[in-house]
Amino acid sequence: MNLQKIILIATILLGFIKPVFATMQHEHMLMDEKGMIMNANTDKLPRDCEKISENVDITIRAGQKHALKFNGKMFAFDNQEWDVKPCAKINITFINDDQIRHQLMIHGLPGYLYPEGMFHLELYGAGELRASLIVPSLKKTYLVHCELPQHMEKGMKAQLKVAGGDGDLPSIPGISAGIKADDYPVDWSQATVAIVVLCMLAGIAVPLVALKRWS
Ligand SMILES: [Cu+2]
Repeated sequence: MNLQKIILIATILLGFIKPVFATMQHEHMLMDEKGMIMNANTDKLPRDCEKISENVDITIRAGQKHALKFNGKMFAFDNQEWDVKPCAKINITFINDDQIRHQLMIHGLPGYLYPEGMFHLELYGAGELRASLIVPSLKKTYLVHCELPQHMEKGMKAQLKVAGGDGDLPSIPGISAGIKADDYPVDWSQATVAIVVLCMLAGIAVPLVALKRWS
């Protein structure tokens, strides 16, 4: 194969590959090889808002290290609750401290501004995203979570309150109890009791035997 042919083939291949990695931008979605932003809103006012009441900059970090302070949890955001004024514009910086995928989803927003009532940021690995949303005036608590399998159950759950919110959501780490408490039952059958007794006896016997041998 001569050089001209190689260059020609390389050019054609690059032409195919490039659009895959280039940023895709639809009306409600922004996507590249690092992550995705869905339903960001920097300027459309909710129907019940005359103007933006305040601009709030919030940095939200996601990762396993943020779950260390919660017993039994594996994933978490660095904060579990935020409170903003009615009609606030929230500028979110979302940082993923892990090498795995995490999401920041806010649910229950008005569907005429946020399709499916949802604001959605996603990072496929460590990285950072910035996007804004404007909340309505309603005194309400919105669910914030990561929807990847087991991430919310394992702690990646938080709440966004507008005007103090309308209560706490269940099982927010460090804030509210779960609807169903975690339960780790032990089956105390005769066999279990026998094994425990045996282990205790062995625990006593081993040092005694060792002491006798070495004395
Ligand atoms: Cu996650």
